[in-house]
Amino acid sequence: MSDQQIEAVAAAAKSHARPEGSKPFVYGTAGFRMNADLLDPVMYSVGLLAALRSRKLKGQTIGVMVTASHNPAQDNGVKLVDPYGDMLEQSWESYATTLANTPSEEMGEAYAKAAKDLGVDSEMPANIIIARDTRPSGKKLVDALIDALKATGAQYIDYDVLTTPQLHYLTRATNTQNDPHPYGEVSVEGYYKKMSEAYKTALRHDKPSGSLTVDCANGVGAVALKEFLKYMPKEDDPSGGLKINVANDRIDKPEVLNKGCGADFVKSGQRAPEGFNGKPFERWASYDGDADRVLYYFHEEGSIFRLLDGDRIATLAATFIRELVQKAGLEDDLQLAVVQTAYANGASTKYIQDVLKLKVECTPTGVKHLHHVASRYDIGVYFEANGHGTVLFSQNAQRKIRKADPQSPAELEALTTLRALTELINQTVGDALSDMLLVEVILAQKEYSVKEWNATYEDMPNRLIKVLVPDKSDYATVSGTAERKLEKPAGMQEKIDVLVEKYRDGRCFVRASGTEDAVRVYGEASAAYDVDDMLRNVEQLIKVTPKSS
Ligand code: NG1
Ligand code: ZN
Repeated sequence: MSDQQIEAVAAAAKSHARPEGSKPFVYGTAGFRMNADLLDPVMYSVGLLAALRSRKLKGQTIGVMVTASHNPAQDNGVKLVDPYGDMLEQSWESYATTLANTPSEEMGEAYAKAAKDLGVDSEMPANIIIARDTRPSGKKLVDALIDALKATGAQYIDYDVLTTPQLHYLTRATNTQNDPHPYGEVSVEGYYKKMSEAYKTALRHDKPSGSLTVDCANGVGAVALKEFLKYMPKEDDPSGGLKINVANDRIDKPEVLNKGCGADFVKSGQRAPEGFNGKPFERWASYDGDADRVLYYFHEEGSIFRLLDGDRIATLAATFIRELVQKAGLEDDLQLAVVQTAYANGASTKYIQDVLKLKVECTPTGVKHLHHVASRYDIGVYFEANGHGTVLFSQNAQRKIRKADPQSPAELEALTTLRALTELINQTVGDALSDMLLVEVILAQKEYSVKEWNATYEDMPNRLIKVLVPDKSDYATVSGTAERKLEKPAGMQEKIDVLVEKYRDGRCFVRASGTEDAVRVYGEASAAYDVDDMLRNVEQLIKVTPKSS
């Protein structure tokens, strides 16, 4: 690394000092996420790492997204996006952590050391693109990031306010623009155009029924959805026309972000958001604060709330895509699998295995794990129960779908829809807007109402709770169990097993949260009162367990 660059990095670092006594920062499943007041020095360090990553990859563009997703308004966060739109390569996470914990007066040397350890050639160009959600703290945090980029001599484009999946799209589009099959136009408009064209093709003969209301969590999803509506067919258009109502779009009131609304509120509370006024069986959807998650729900008569979560979207998508693959005559060529985490409702897993007869894989929590496993299949459907997920089509699958020679009008129809889906579904990361359009396409093509969608299988009663513990690092899971078995605290898993055995079809597991200072306990059983009893007992067990050594 050139002395000049190291000096510039060290000099600019002085304006981004780490507050005295702040806790160590860790680059976790969701990048760095914390109270926004602590983030300025972290942002500076992330800027340095982004530049190193781009130089290491010979100037390929790296994305930086400033968001704290479903967290409250006072928090913020940052994560890096690799050139093809996936999350930062895991082996670099420890460098992110090290730089974020370096005192500002040592930043020059730490930067030089990281560059040396990572084998970065300082002569290489560095290109970064940046976006942020609607949080008021975002602007200043982006300034801290840009300070680092300027110090290292990186080129950057600040895209201002975007959803997380839009930034992932732009990263991949930028890096593939000279490829034989570019991902899409390198612009936000290109993102909307790609999705709306694909949506119109997929619904060339169908029109969704009724209307859809979208709770945007008072976040950036409202901005994106309103913009996207300009590209949608007219409401009465027989090809894809749909009335979409936008709810919870108060981005002018930052304090209401994710408050009483949004996908996380709906999923954890298993209830409709504030402002819900849906008539029985009317479709509603909720995004989270950065619009990478989506859930559907409705009220039955008598105000019974029905949630159609990530598991439901996964089963719906897998069913539909499998039918299309069969109808297109590609059944023997394309292997389809569904990837879930331990939080998936047991009934959904059983349905995929027993009724759809598809392979199910279970990975640890965090989309990077699901994404990784899904990418091993020709078509990998992955969703977390909380609504974060997508469908990946491998290069092989895309080529076969592109080149297939239909032998009948029916095969051509199925292929046309399948081709449209490869364009409609965000290939980089879960995307609330794209997943929502996928659901709309499927419901319209299959002529399903939410009632029929919900009736495909019955969820096991379940509950997810958070238990505050003195130190969550006392909790560790056995590797290879997809976080379903504890290895620490010693002896606790055995006690949980004894407890759970008492409940019919009981399943329960405990793990430390990666994003909050707590452990999570998930439980399901045949009867709702058993779930409550089981969780009460496990919670009690956690509360009385002494610290393990
Ligand atoms: P943690 O806090 O590690 O459970 C939560 C979600 C994850 C994922 C991350 C990132 C649950 C149970 N956990 O992780 O699925 O979305 O946040 O946002 O939903
Ligand atoms: Zn999110």
